[in-house]
Amino acid sequence: MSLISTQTVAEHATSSSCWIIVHGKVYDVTDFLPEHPGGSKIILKYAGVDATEAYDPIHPPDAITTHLPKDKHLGVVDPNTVIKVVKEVTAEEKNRQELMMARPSLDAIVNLHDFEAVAKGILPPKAWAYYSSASDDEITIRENRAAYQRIWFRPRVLRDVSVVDWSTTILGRRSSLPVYISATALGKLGHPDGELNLTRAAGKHGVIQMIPTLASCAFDEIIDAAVPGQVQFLQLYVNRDREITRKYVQHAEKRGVKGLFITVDAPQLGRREKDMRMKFVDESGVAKVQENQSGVKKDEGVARAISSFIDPSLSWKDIPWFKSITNMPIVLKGVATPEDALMAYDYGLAGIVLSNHGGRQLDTARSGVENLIEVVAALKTRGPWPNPKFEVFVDGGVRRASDVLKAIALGASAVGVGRAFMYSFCAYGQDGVEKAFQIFRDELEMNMRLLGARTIDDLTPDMVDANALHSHVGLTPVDNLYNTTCEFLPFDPVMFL
Ligand code: PPY
Repeated sequence: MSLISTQTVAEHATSSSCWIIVHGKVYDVTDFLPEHPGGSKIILKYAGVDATEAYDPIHPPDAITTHLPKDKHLGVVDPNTVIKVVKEVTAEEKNRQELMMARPSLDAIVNLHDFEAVAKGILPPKAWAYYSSASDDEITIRENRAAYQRIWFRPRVLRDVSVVDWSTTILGRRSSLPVYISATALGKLGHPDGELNLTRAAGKHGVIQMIPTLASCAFDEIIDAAVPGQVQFLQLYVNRDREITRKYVQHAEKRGVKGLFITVDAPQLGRREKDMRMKFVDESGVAKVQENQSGVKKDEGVARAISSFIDPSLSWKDIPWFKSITNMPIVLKGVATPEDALMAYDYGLAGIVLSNHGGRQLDTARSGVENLIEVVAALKTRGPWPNPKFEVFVDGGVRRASDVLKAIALGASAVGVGRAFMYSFCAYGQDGVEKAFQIFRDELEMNMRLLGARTIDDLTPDMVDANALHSHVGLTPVDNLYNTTCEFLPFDPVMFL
């Protein structure tokens, strides 16, 4: 590879010849400018200079090497020409550092909502907008919490609960909790170590991590950070280019990943308005007029900017192909009906996740835990239940061990938790994730004792009253803890009256 000086790179700083540096390598992205899902303007900002810092948090590490033809990989930067600049700390970063210093100590955190409140306080606005946003009116994200509050317990007594054990198996793998870490993308937006915080904490505590396709850390870095025997699954966004997907899946299997969770609820990304609004604000914080009036390729926030590789043509016809390329158990993530649950079963898959993508896709889609009731009833028509060959998972809105126990009582094998773990590392790094596990353990111990369940197998449907679950009207207790993280409109609505 040829050595290229930074001065030479700087000579290519226009839209007719645009070179950038990422991780010490020089790329000619001129032809790619009109295709960049995030728009050309953001690349041009780094034309002729090092773009690594801007690139890292919002791109999968191999995005540039995968998408850019090899002849555009020009060479490596001559290290002798690199001028080390001591960067001035930006006002935003200074503010963030101050907020980090002032955040409550980890000892003051008593539940998972607390992590979210702290994360909201310390995260850069773009990161908070991306992580917390949900689609349209954000009805489903709130329903995910509310649904659990419409399920009531029917506790049993006098069952000698001196010892309770909440460990279980997930797809045949031991898990210290009946909870796995669900995939959430772009971890470095919220913490410099990104997803590695989850890997390290999970390895220490025997919790299973689902690695996201769109992690900020490189896939191999996440695998390498695992301890021997640590179980990891892979969440898959299926690429329009199936060769990329095949290689990715087979590489994951070779590296020891134990389950493949194919996301099926995102043929197109939902409109997350909190995230989208971020495009109206430039770096000085000044509101800007929307530039792309023609509306052909609008900059619609972090998520939509990088979602164009996802294949919307994915269909049931592809399932045999997935089965042919891997021996990992395959689970569909994002199923919402008994009809599709039965299809997944009949296609010989290993399971489904009843999920609405944390409320980020189809708004007013029902909650996973509500769908669980119909799905389990349908699966019982195919044979004895529970069926060790077909597992049903639920995610969305889980913040309490009581939520976990309700889902399991209704037939779930385990539940996925995404945002809550992510907020825990945004706020406190690996220690935060470990504390989140501890909170789950403490709550599980107490709730299992109070419910009269000594083991996960003791949790049965008669321990819950889900009669009100399908009723979407009526009073639900106000969730004050959760509501503290609610967003208000960024402008004064009175102005428009
Ligand atoms: C999400 O944001 O909901 C995701 O699942 C991750 C993602 C991020 C960017 C593009 C597509 C999906």
